[in-house]
Amino acid sequence: MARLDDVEFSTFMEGVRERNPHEPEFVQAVQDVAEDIFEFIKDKQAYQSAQILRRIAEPDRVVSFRVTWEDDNGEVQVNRGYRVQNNNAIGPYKGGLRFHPSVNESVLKFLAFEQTFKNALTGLPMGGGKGGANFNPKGKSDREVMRFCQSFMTELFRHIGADVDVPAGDIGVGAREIGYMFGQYKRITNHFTGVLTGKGLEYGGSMIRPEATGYGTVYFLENMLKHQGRGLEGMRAVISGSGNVATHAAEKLIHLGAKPVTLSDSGGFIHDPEGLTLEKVQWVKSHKTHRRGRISEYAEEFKGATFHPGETPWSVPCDVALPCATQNELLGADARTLVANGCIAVSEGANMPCDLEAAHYFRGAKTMFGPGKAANAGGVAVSGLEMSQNSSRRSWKEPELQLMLREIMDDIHDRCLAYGQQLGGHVDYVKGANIAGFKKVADAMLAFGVV
Ligand code: NDP
Ligand code: 2IT
Repeated sequence: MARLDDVEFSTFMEGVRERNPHEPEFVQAVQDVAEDIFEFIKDKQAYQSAQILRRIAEPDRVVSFRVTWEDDNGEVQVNRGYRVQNNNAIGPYKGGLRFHPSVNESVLKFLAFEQTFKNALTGLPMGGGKGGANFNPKGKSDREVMRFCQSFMTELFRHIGADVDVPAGDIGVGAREIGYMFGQYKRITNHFTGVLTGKGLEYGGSMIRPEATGYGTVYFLENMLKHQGRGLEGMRAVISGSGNVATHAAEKLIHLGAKPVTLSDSGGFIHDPEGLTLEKVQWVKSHKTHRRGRISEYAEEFKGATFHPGETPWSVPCDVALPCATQNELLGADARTLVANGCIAVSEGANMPCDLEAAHYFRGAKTMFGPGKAANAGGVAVSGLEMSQNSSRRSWKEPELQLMLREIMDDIHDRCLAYGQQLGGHVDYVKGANIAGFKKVADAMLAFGVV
């Protein structure tokens, strides 16, 4: 983490903090990138004088709006919706929608900023955006979720479009919510276009989009291990989360001969020392999606498993760790515990799950560390393929898409190597991802002049 010079870096970060008060997640995400970019642009006058990093760290636009809806008791409810359009230098804004009570401008600005680099790394023409609302889908009926989604889209529709901004899912937004939102978009505009991704297969969705993020996170992990002459076979894996990303990561780990032993949710984690099986993962998927259940019930269903309320899984000894729940869920102390217990590789399925201290620790300890913007890019990559299929009005078969996802994850690994390879063979994937993502967006911005 050498820097151009500490004074200039500190002045830059001071400015980011001043312009974005009360936005700790956004400041954190910018710092993570700036630490590497200051060093990279040290001898590159064009990027410096055009103020490229300063410009990427200022969203093109932040839209915030009221979402009014009626609950099942006929009471009026009010939430706040957002779309952050961070940067469209290399393609239409693209990124998920998150429905969670913790959603605020800081969280969505950090996610849209990260998305800009992630999308560049995929090699596909997509800019960076993110949106969502402080709506809590937990405990809501289907009809309440439908009414919320319709009201949300009644404002969002004017800000998005197949060549403008293409949202998808994220925490709290899955196939059900995308269906309701797509239905409302079509009803308002009368346009059947690829304005959202993660759609159902019947109405323009892509095969393997639900699996893509978790599978891709495991492919990235496998690539990091392979690069050091190792494999996933027999590796004990600790996973957090039990949603879309976590369950598909567990599934792919099992396909590749590894042994996932934990999952979690906001209530705590389950430890299954015998390891999850495909049947157990299927049970979790169905339990979470159809019954909207809690992970604690896993320990009642499967003998030998234990539930640890209020705890994260990082104290369970493992070879590899995959944080797949949410931001800042793995702290400096957790990183030290993981490494002390023998963990050799971390692949971030979630966005920014490791705080700065944890990320610095892994980098310093030379743990193989795949940052979210590289490791979890498989989801948005297949979203990009869904956009291609929609605009060409055809759909590809599953084996072709599986191959494309694999190739894209391999290419992302190569892009990280190009800028992250260190003397002695260690790879700094954070540096590699930050610089490779930055360079593509920056070069496009230079071509446009001062805008
Ligand atoms: P889901 O809504 O399917 O699952 C989220 C999981 O994380 C749930 O188990 C949830 O538990 C847990 N979780 C959420 N918030 C918290 C919290 N504050 N504390 C503890 N646990 C929490 O979301 P996804 O699996 O889609 O997303 C997980 C992560 O992956 C997010 O960081 C997302 O941004 C990232 N991601 C997602 C992609 C996608 O394609 N879906 C693509 C790339 C990244 P509970 O049910 O208790 O809330
Ligand atoms: O964080 C992410 O990359 C996502 N939530 C997926 C975004 C997308 O457009 O598929």
